[in-house]
Amino acid sequence: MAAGYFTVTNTGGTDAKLTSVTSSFAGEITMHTTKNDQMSGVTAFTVPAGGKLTLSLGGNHLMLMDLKRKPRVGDKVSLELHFAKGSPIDVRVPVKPATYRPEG
Ligand SMILES: [Cu+2]
Repeated sequence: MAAGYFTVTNTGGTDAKLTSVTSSFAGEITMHTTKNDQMSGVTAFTVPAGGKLTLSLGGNHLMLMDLKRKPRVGDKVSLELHFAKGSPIDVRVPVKPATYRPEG
């Protein structure tokens, strides 16, 4: 399992809704938000008009499950971001060392 962090900027005039993320690297990618140290799944992230969505440790993030290969630091992973409107965009996210502490 790995977590994904990056920033999406919305230069448009209307809010954008990130509804799913896919990758050839992971069998399943879910979107999580963190509140009071508790992660919970969400169905969409909103990128406000003229603003940005930041995915970060301890905040909104992606969980990548069923990884097709072991990520190495320095690798770049391609993610496809799917929005409620418009065509998907590709981002390349570098793999960084991270500590993941499972809950419970
Ligand atoms: Cu999570």
